[in-house]
Amino acid sequence: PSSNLGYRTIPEGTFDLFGVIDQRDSLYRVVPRGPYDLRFKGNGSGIAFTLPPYIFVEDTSGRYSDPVGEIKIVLKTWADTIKTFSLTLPEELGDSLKLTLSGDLTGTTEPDTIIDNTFYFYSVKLLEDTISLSDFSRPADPCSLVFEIKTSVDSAGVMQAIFEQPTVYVVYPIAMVQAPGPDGLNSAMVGKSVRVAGVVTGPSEVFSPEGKTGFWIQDRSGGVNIFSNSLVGPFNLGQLVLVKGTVTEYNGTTEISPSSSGDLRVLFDQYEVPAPETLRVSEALREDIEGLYVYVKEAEVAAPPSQAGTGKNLYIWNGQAPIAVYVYPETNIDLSAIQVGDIINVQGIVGQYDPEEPYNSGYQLLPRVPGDIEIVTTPPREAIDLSISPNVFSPDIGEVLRIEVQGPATTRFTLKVLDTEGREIARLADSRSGPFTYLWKGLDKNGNKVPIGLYILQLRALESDGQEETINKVFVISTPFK
Ligand SMILES: [Ca+2]
Repeated sequence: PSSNLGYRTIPEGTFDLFGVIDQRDSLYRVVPRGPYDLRFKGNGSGIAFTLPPYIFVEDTSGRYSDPVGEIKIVLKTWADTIKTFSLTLPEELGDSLKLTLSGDLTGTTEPDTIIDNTFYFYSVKLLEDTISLSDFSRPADPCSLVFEIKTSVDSAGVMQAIFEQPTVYVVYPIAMVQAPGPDGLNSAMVGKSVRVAGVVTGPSEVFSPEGKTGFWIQDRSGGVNIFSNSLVGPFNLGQLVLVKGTVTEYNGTTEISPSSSGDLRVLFDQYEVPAPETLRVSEALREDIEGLYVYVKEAEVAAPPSQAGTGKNLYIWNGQAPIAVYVYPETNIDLSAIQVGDIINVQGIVGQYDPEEPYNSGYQLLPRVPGDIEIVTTPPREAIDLSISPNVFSPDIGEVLRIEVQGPATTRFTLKVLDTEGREIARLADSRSGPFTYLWKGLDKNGNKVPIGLYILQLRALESDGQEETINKVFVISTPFK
């Protein structure tokens, strides 16, 4: 309907049509997927987008600084040459703003005529151009600012609107949504409908519960979780997403919940992913960095990975601050090589899971992809060793077998005496931590003297990472010559 072509006769070379070929009865036909598949080759053709695609609402409190003081409009045309174009500015930006034109153009960079909010350029030749706007005022509430652009390939031709008009979305800074109310924990905006824009830092493939959608976004001010009870998306790393939704709190996590899939809109498929904020040494996870993408450099593994729900818990030391890391199975991160004492770099989202009031604990670092956990150094492992002396001993004359077990304190040792048939004669240690020394008097498990003969001392070591090692030593119980 938007094509306005009706059943008119169209001059040759007016437009290109894109679409899917299908067949109905004996007719093959090209089916355009939307108005963008009809591309006029002459007047009005082209698209334009704005950089940045969003600006923050006017902040009278001064708490949410936004360094962007300029909006750039990048105009791309499908025609070879545009000779005339006009730009109508949204009134909401005020009338003190400045406008400059730059790029691959000849002719004037200053507008020839300005009528109301429309700037006319009559003699330019452009393929791709950038129009910069500065000194604009910010609206106080979220809205969409549409810049209407019309072009003509002729110097005095009829000007037509381009296919896709550039839009700047005026949104709340995410930090404003995250900012706690009087209790210092829950968002002051709980229950309020907000509009934010941010880059996906935690993809929905990893952070969505079964049948639902969850992901993390971040803007220049902060990060937040987006949660929908229905299955939408996927929302991938690096996508710039516009989100409209209600602010809620769930187990300590501030979320924005869209009410329909139409409230989630991908503005750019590959936008600039923000660099993670590096935590200072001994800096802990806490409320005011919830939702942020952070980096913990050279942390020490404090406890081995352990199963927790469907994922794994891992505890690390950031200097003096303990940090809980929760690894979702969907991240495909392999933790099998991680051991206590390893020095690792970890990056991820600061999440929170605290099922009980007052929701002031349960902060977790949530890695997203395999590269988010990186082993820097592994401390040398204390070797496991078993030594005995003497190899031949006579309990009858009061000799004892001196047994030395070497190994780390985190390893559990089981020490047994077996006969040559493999039967257990005595158990000298059970799940004992090393290192230790044991003096054996040659008594079996019932306290009786073990007969003379050949025996095996067997040491089984269960290491903290689940690996097992067994060492066998042979010795002889004898009786002295009389
Ligand atoms: Ca929280």
